[in-house]
Amino acid sequence: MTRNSAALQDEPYQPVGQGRKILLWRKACRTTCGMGLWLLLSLLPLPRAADSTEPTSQLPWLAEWVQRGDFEAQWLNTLLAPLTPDAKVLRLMDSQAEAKPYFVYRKNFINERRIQRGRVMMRSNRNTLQRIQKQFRITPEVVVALWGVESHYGQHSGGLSVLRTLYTLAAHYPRRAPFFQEELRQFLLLCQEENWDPNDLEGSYAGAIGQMQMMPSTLRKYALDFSGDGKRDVFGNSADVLASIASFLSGHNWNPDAPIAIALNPKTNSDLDSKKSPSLNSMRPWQEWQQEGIVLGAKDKIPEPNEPAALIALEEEQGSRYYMVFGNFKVITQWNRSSRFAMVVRELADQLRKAP
Ligand SMILES: [Ca+2]
Repeated sequence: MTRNSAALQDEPYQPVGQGRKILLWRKACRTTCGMGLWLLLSLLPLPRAADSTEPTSQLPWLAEWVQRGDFEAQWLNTLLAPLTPDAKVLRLMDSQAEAKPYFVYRKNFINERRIQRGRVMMRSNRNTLQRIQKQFRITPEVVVALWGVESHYGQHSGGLSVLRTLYTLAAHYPRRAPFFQEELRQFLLLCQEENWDPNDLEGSYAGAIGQMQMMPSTLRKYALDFSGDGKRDVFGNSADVLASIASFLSGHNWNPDAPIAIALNPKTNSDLDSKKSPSLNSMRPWQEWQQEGIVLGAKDKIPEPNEPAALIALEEEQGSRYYMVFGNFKVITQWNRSSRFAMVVRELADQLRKAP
């Protein structure tokens, strides 16, 4: 991984904190207390004045990490003081909210190029995928589909400095600052544990890293060494990447015997719009839906009666398409909370399973 070299627009820092307060106080004294006192104050050394512009003095949450013993203040300051906020990251973060309809979103992922490359990846990683299936009970096409959707099978892992991105969001994105402060902390802990240079790692505009684009806290918890070299190489080793994906799914109670989602035929089902679930948190046992008259297509894998299920709709060009989605669908939304994301993973997995 190389350091991000893209020309990015910087915004100047507006330091607010102890250092600025001391300067203002000195300025006030100069005008109100007279020259004598001003001279006296000028001769007194400012308490740790040199440190007052350092990040650990300006940002209480950084100071807390030092107090807790997570990091040395000097290490943090050397790392963070030269950083300027990345305006591009903040811009991308805000444009993310503009949701595209599913039929537009799908085109980015379900296309010939991604399907063909996925099939090549299924073949070239066959042994690893078999070992993964044995250990985690996750089918190869689901693991490879997540890899494909996240980074086009490791080809695009984002080109932004993870350190600068997370620091920008932790310090300059108030809407989700506590979340990104914790992700920055997890990232720095990871760097220390894995012996990574924080300045050398690249990721997405949200700070997701590696070929599976996990946030640092998730990566720290679920990433695995599956190649046996003792390193969790989520940047360059496909065995580690694939096993880390399976480790996440398995850790979120993936059910190898259950379907992910099944499309509902509007000819054999009525009033689907009025039956939609308020959210994936309100899943109910499949048998309840069955008792209410929901019919699945005959070709599909049949869920167990107590399998958690919800009814959702996604936008197609001709209107809504309805699906029963199951526990595994919800597991994928714990990776990325968008239902559209979970559905493209499922669609790509379907395409990869049908490999010629
Ligand atoms: Ca490894």
